[in-house]
This record gives sequence, structure tokens and C-alpha cells, in this order.
Amino acid sequence: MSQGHEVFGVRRRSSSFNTGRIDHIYKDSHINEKGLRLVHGDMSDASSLHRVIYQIEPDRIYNLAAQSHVGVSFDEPEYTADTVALGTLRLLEVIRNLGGKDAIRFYQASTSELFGGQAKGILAEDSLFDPRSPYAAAKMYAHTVTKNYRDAFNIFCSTGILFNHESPRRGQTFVTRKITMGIAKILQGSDMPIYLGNLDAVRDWGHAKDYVEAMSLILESDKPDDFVVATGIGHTVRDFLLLASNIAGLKVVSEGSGRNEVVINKQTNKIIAMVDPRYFRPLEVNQLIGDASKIRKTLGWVPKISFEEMVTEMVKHDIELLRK
Ligand code: G4F
Repeated sequence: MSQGHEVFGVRRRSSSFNTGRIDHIYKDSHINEKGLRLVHGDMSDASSLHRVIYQIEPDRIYNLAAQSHVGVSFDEPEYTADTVALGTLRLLEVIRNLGGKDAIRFYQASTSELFGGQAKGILAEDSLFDPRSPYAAAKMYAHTVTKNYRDAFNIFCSTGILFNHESPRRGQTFVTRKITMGIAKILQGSDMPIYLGNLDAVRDWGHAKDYVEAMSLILESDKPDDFVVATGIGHTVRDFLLLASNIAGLKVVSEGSGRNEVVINKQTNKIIAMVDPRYFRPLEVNQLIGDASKIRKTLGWVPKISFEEMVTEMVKHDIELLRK
């Protein structure tokens, strides 16, 4: 929108309001201004996708839709496959049926989860894929079929293999926001520890703002291609937790190990975080760190916001949110 585009978002029917994270940019269709508009559609309903695309006639489609929680995908594998894998195919079929290779440019949100279990060292576009969850397996299908449609039907389809990207708008069931909200609640007087799963998991966390810029560069590039988007720096979940606690002014130490590890606030001697095996995944991806050399060299993308700046923004945002 800041680039002058008219933006439409597709939303699922829900009996309760669920647009809290975009309300500040949402424009009611009665208001005749450029801004975000929302239309009803569903990745599991091809007819709705067909109707939306025929009515709007977009130049660009960013497919960010998904059941995107890796842990939940073990509990809802069929729904995950339907929305993530078949949903992508449904969108590509509409574009194919519209014909014309330049008609619509399509961006597919691929993921570092594709690298999965074999992930060793720093991962680039040609590293081995080894998906380790129903979510990652569905994303693998979506990634592959996007490339198929590019090659078979000459459609401008690109993928961004994005490593974890966070911001204050992150959903609260993902580990970063769960931690920053948990700390904000403790500062408000809550005695409830933050229950977490694998504290040793390493992720390459970047800021969502930087990654959205990468997505736009990928789609405006001269030719369709696949790009890893990452910072190249890994941190454990424990690192995130300890840094966020320090930023919030808590003096914390980690004690114990494995399932018995706890993080204690030395000022109050209370446990602020502990391991709950319920949050362990049936299969874990221990480490994901990306090599973004290709997008840096080809499209000039570099992340501008550091890990520390991102964690600070998230912590301050959630403290302020609860203070209000
Ligand atoms: O925050 P997470 O749930 O993100 P995850 O699984 O890496 O997936 C996110 O990033 C992917 C790559 O961009 C996306 F494709 C995907 O859609 C999603 O946005 O978990 C991060 C790590 C995992 O290793 C997890 O096991 O944190 C570990 N973890 C430890 N305790 C936890 C918890 N994760 C969650 N959600 N909740 C916990 O209590």
C-alpha cells in the first residue's frame, strides 16, 4: 500500500472477529480510498478462489495463506495438507486457466521447515530438503508444484524460502510472542510461569518488516526464481527467553537441565519459565540457519533490523499493550 498498490486480503469466514492485527490498515469497502480491503474466500474452496481472482483481476498474488503452526499440523494433518498443499494448487490452477504468462505474478511462501531433519550448517537454495512435519510436507508439495507450474506453463511463479520472521504482530502461540507476552504478564504481577518445549532448538529469527521487503523484491525481479531469506545468525529458544527477560529488567538465571530446566527471577526467587513436555513435537527440527547470499547478490536484499532490536521491540510492545 505504501507503494501505491491497491491491496485485497482474502479472509476465512469466522463467527467471531479475528482481524485485530490488521484493523489499523483495514478500509471498509464503503470508503473510497486506496487501502486494504478484505474479501471472503477459503483455500479449501476452489470456487471462492476462482471468484475472487476473476473479480479483482490482480497483477500480483502473494500466497501467505496456511495452517502455519508446525506443532498443530501433527494434530490437524489433513486440514494442513488441504489448505497448504492443495490450496496452493487451486490458486495456480486459476492463474493457469486465466492464461497469459505475464497476466499474474505469483509469490509462494515457502519455508525453512523444508530443510527439516537433515539441516546441517548454513542452508541455501540447493541444500537438501527433508520435511519433518505434516506442515513441512505440505509446504514441500506447494513449493514443488509452484516450480512445476513455472516450468510447464511459463507462469511467473517465485518462491521465498523464508526463515522465521517475527514482530509484535506474531501470533501468541509461536514461541517468540509467547515469551514476550508471558514476560509482560509477569511484570503485571502474574505468578504463572511461561511453559515451553525444546529450549535448545536453534532458529534464525529475522524481523517480518525486512522479510516483507524481500518478498516484494522477489516478485518484482526480472525473472521468476527461488530465494532463501534469512539473517545467517542462529539463536536458541533459551537465548531468546534470557534476552527478552533482561530487556524487561528481570534478573534471571537458568537452572537445571533437560525437562527439569527452569528460569528463575533472582529478584523474587520465582520461576518465570519452565519446560513442559506437552510442547515437545513428535519430530523436532533442531537447527535452522539460512544463507541469504543469493538474494543479497541478485536483488540487493539485506536485513536492516537486528535480533536485539527485534526482541526489544516485541518486549516493549507487549509491556505497553498490557499496561493499557
Ligand atoms: O515459534 P515456533 O512455533 O516456529 P516454527 O515451528 O519454527 O515455525 C515458524 O517458522 C517457520 C519458518 O519460517 C514457518 F514456516 C512456520 O509457519 C512458523 O511461522 O517454534 C520455534 C521453535 C521450535 O523448535 C519449537 O519446538 O521453538 C520451539 N519451541 C519451544 N517451546 C516452541 C515452544 N514453539 C512453540 N510454538 N511453543 C513453545 O512453547
